[in-house]
Amino acid sequence: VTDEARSTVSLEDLGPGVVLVRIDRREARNALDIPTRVALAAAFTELGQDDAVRAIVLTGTGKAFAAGADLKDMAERSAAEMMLRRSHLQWQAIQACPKPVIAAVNGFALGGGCELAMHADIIIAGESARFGQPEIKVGIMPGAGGTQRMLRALGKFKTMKLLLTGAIIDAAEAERIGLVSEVVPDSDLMARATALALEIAALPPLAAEQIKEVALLGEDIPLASALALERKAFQLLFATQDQKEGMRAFLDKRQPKFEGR
Ligand code: CO8
Repeated sequence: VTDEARSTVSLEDLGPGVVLVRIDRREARNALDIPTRVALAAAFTELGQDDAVRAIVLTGTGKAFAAGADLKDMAERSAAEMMLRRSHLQWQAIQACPKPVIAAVNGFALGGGCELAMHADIIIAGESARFGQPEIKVGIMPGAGGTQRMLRALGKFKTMKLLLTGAIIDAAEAERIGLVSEVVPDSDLMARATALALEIAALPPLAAEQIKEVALLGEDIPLASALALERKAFQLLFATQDQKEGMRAFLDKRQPKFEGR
């Protein structure tokens, strides 16, 4: 990770088990240039491997969550140059993060920025947030999972309308069509995302990881295989101390103490 990249992505402790990943390239509306994407990939790889981290909040700074790929840096590129970037490796690092990720969308989430938000497991939007895949307006198309993640999240007809027009929608519309989990007043955004992350972080982390893995993998395989995968993961959780603790605490009518084992 270069020094330049470090300066656009920072990590901050938000409380027990919760880390904030913040993008700050506000002068470019947090456009995702290569150093920023490398830094995001490094952050998610690091946090994914840290047992102390149980939930991650991802946000932007200023008017944008992220305004997409860096257009200044892409305008004159050739196809071969785009291939040689191997950007999918950076996106995979975020996709592969086993911890629950909450996107706190504070403003524009456009193009690669909307795709970044869709890498999260939960999306909380401030009421002034805006979403869209405007790539078609600059002669390209989504390239960081947008066609596929949006289709799976929203279904064909809402997705096609957004992708084919490049329309930008507000937070209320995004909530209505299922692109966000919850909309809150702008001033409550970080408090709400943090509270949700702390709530999840207090729950058994191995159960959270299994839920995330099975839900995401299961979406793309035949139902019978997905149900078998779910059953195996469900059974596996009976090997954890947190399962014993959780169920005993319920039966003893006391609060459980989860240790992540
Ligand atoms: N790339 C580079 N610079 C940008 C970008 C961007 N995507 N977005 C904004 N900026 C820069 C502007 O050029 C401007 O710079 P300068 O001050 O040097 O002129 C500065 O940020 C402020 O921008 P605006 O003055 O336009 O700010 P506004 O608040 O008026 O508008 C918007 C904000 C609506 C976000 C507007 O800037 C905009 O429409 N941006 C472009 C949005 C867009 O088309 N995004 C899609 C890009 S394509 C894409 O993401 C493809 C993804 C495929 C793979 C994923 C790889 C990451």
